[in-house]
Amino acid sequence: MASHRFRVVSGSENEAFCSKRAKICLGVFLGLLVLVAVAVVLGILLGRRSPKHQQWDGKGSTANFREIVLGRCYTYTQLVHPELSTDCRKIEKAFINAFISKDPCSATEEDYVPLLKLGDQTVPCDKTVFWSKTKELAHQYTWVQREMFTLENTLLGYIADDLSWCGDADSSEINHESCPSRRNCSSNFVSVFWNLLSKRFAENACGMVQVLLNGSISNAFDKNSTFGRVEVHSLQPTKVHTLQAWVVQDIGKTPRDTCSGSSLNDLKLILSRRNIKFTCQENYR
Ligand code: JS2
Repeated sequence: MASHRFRVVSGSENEAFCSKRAKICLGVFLGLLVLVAVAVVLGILLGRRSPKHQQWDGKGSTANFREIVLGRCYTYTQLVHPELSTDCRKIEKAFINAFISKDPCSATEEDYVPLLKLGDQTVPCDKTVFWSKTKELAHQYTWVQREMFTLENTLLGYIADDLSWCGDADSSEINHESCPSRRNCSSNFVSVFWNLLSKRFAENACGMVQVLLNGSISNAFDKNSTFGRVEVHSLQPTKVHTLQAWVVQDIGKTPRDTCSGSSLNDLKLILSRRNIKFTCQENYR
């Protein structure tokens, strides 16, 4: 039989033993408490760090997107073109409703129909200016020639210029963290917007239209550009009789493309097949 020797422990020994146990229990309890507290803090931090939305390659929606849309709408309709009577609150709502709470890679032209209806605007004949790789110059030109219009001189082009926007299928918030780039998906809300607006801008053009092309790049006319892929093919031969191209050369730089260059010849061919006359001039800046 195992040799257990029991002996009477004095009161003080018993207390010491109990307090030792109590200390151990307290220590364990405190340890657990600290552990739980750390876990909670970590959880909050991790929860706060983990993106509420899927991570996309493109930059997130422009900060204060809603306010910028509303502000630009009032500026345009009260100061730039006061003859336009537009309800900017409706424009803001229609713009947000076009993409909010939707999969940011599921954009269709239908999403923008209400907004395009509200932003419908007629550009007078002979006043339409397209551009390709010459955005700044085109805007300087229409800043001087105030009767001329690039797409960004129309209400919706003016409101959306240089902005980024997207949402998320399972959130009613604007995603300011990241938005799909064209690499992520071509049916993202920004690309679909500009393709649709560019198409409508070209479809509504009439008379003689102009395009500013960049002579300091090899392919001044690029078939895959928005101008080459969307606008050239959306011009209505029944309304547009001539397209005047300006190939802008940087003074002191050797021209990389000219009116007699191959890319301009491609443009001439596309237009002649569409019974639209083509004229071209070099211009120096
Ligand atoms: C403006 C944006 C943005 O004729 C012009 C305009 O009417 C425009 O809509 O499309 C043409 C320019 O596009 P293109 O020929 O592809 O030239 P690019 O210099 O490569 O400019 C690309 C811009 C395409 C449309 N677009 N337009 N403001 O903020 C804006 N964002 C995009 N994507």
